[in-house]
Amino acid sequence: NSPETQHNVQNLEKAGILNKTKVCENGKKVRKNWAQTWTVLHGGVLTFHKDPKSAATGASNKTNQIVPEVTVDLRGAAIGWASKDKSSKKNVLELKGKNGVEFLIQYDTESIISDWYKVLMDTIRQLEYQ
Ligand code: I3S
Repeated sequence: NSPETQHNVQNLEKAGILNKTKVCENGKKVRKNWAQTWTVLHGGVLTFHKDPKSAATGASNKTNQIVPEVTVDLRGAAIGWASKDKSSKKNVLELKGKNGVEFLIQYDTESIISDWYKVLMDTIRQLEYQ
């Protein structure tokens, strides 16, 4: 847990809009529910925020659009390109967290999803050495 590795993980930060759906919870398959989500990587944790459209009441309140919904601790997680049978969409990543949680993450623009793939991969690797 050297100051150097901490420094590295803290440098791995990113935020943007992605499409995501949970596919597994506690190792059990759940029904997909694709939604656009403001996604933030910070300090080795990936946070998906509530879909602004489903963030209920007080639509005029902009803070409703940035309510955290799920966090995935990337320590011990795995990231990879999803196989074709996982989704008909293109550019789909599969993120497996601990405790049997699994998400698909997708974006039509390949460069954008590739950047996410790299930063998630680097973060997971860095965390292995802490
Ligand atoms: O893996 P599936 O069941 O083909 O996933 C599709 C469904 O979740 C579908 O919703 P319904 O559960 O209402 O049928 C979604 O609209 C599709 O987007 C899902 O498939 P893709 O291939 O888009 O991940």
